[in-house]
Formats: sequence, structure tokens, C-alpha cells
Amino acid sequence: MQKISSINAIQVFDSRGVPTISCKVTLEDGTSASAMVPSGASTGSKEALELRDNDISYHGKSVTKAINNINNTLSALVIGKDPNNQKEIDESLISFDNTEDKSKFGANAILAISLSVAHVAAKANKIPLYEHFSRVYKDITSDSATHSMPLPMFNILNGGEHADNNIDIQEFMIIPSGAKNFTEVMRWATEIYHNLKKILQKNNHSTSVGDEGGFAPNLESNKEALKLIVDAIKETGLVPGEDVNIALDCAASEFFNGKEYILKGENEKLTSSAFVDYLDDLTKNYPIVSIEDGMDENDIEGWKILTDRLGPNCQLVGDDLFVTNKKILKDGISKEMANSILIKFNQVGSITETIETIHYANQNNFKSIISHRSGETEDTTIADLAVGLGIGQIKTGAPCRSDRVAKYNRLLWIEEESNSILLK
Ligand code: 2PG
Ligand code: MG
Repeated sequence: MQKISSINAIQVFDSRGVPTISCKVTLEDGTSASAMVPSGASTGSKEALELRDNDISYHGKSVTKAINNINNTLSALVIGKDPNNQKEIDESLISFDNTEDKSKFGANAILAISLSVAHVAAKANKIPLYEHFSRVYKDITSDSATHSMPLPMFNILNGGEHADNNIDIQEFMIIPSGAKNFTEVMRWATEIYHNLKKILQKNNHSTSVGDEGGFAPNLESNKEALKLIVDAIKETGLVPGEDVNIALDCAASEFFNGKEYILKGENEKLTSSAFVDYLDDLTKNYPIVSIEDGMDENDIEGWKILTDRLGPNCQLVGDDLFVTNKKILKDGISKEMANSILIKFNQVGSITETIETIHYANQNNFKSIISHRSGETEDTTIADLAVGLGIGQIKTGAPCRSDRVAKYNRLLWIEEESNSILLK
């Protein structure tokens, strides 16, 4: 195999117009590939550190320090290595950084290299990236992964930190659970999305969109949002709860004041157990099958109550709670919190650690959902990761805005080129 001969990173921009890193890895024979790093808004406090310059340019958000770390320091660790050795490369970067949260060189710098190494290896091996990720999974865990198309959660109505409206719950998502293949998944999702737009227009609501491409109207309450979505599903000729289900990301840390959950729309302040009652009531009245970050990341008691009450019938996803970190997941599982995990590679900062966390989740009967960040680029790596590891679920925003649709379009091509890969 050709060895890595150079690495070059530059500053590019994400979907919010905020600087991020694009990194290109080149092999001795000139084969090259690049990848870009995403960025979150409602971040978990234990995420690996996204290194930003914090000076006056770009409102403090430029990433030249991280880029210089790649070009001037980290590149020396990787040049001369075989790009198939993802684990060895990632581990050399992690141990050279030698901090718990990758704060010395930046998790964004380390991840940029980690991702682009995977891309160049797939290209050099002349195999699709998802196929390469299956191989890397096997290398790292000794277990095999089966390819499958993931079922998406489409975030069609945005609130919380992702929109300038009065909705507390961050994401209202539709899951086309009854679709027969990925093409049908996309047809249903886009038809529902456009019907929701018409319904909002008819009711004199704004149809401007939030960070993830979902509509961001001002509404009376979270319940009104759910009602409008159910109407849009019906309007599409589909059956809520059968053809199409609903998932929520409460991102509850954003409206927890340390004691109570503050619901602006509903004008209510709820204790943990009262907020569990509130969520329980929502699941009884709407076809909700998955709730992410239903509780604040530090509300351990709340998480236990939620898991105990809703866990048997509902997917309870830890995002800010687990931050894609195997150690934190392990602790959460021992405390019986949640029953599934959201996977975002920039929360932990490398492909190897991401795969180790997914493997640990698999071994413990925790479901994984591969996820974008609210600040995204046209990079589609997560689509291949979802297919290659047979994860079964992906959330990557509305079927609107190219930063979101790029991932769905990549999945359509994977389905086209390998029609033997079926929905999980
Ligand atoms: C989330 C994500 C992605 P952010 O909370 O799940 O939807 O948002 O990237 O802002 O953390
Ligand atoms: Mg989340």
C-alpha cells in the first residue's frame, strides 16, 4: 500500500458561515482525499475540545491554531504511515496530544486527519467508503459489521438553540418506518415536508427554516408542533404511527435551570418527575417512538425516572449525556440511564474511538444513531459510516438545505450502486 506523503489543512466554512477545517491527505502515488469537520451548537459539557482561536477575527471562531497544529506538528506523526492502519494513526495522534479532551492540539484537528485518512484509504483500495469502514470496524473490534441502509430521522421542525422561535424542544423528527426502501423513505419525507410547509402557510405561520433545514415557526406549544406534523403525515396519505413515526430531541440541558425544566411555550416550570409525566403524556397522544436527551445531562435521577417509566416502550437516546464517549457510556449503562446512544464523531474526536463506542453499545444491546451536527458542511462521511457499520439509524436534518441533503443524496447513490444493501 502507498504510504501517506503529505497532509494539508485549510480553513473553510460550515453551514452557519462559521470557520471549520478541511484536511487533505495525499499518498506517495498522488492519490488524495479530503474531509471536513462539523460543529455543534447545543453541545454536551464533556465533549472533546473544539480548538478555536478566540481572537478578534471571525468573532473568535477562526481555527488557524488547529490548522497550524495539523500542518506543522501532527502531520509528522502520520506521514510515512499506511492509511489502512486507522487505529495506529488515531492512537498516535491521541497519545501525542495526551489530554483527556484533546485540548492540546484540538479534537477538530485530530478528527480532520482521522476522517481524511479513512477517505484516502478507501480511494486507494478502490472500494466505497462504507466498505472501508466495515474493514476498519473489523480491524478495531475483531467483529464483523453487516451493511444496511439506515432509517433516517428527518428534523422537519426546529426549535431550541437551532431556531429563533419560542419552541423549547430542539428537534421534531419524522421516521418513515414503513417505507420499503431508501428511495421511498425520501419520497415520503419530502412529501410530508412540503405538506407541512403548506399547512404552516395556511395557518399564517412563518416557513423560514432553522439551522437543520426544518421549519422554525412561532407556535403556541410543543403540542401544536406535534399536531401540525401529524396533520402533514395524514395530508400525505400516510398513517401516523404505522407508516411514519415521530422522534424528538428535547436537548433538555438547554432549558433546565439546575432544578426545573422551563417550558416557555407551555408557560410551565416542571420538576424532573413532572417533566417525565409531560413526556409520557406526549408519547401517549402522538406516535413518538424515540426521545433524545429527554433530561439534562447532569440530572441523573431524572434520567433514571425517565428510563424506568418510558424505556420499555420508547427509544431513549443519550446525546449530551454520553457524548460518544465509551467511558461515559459505560458509566451510564451501569446507572441504567437511556437505552441508546447518539453518535457524533466530533464529540470524541477520532474514527477509532467512535467505532469503539459503537461496538461497546452493540455489545450492551444499546442502539446507535449516527448523527450530523447543527453546523455541517457538504461532507457526507456519516452516510458511509451508517451503512458500513450497519447502524440502522441516521439523523441528518430536514430533507432541505444542501448541507443536510448531501448525506441523503449520498445514501441514494449507495442504494443505487448496491441494491443488495437493504434498510435495516
Ligand atoms: C443534537 C445536534 C444535532 P448540535 O443536539 O443532536 O442535531 O445538535 O450539533 O447543535 O449539538
Ligand atoms: Mg441532541
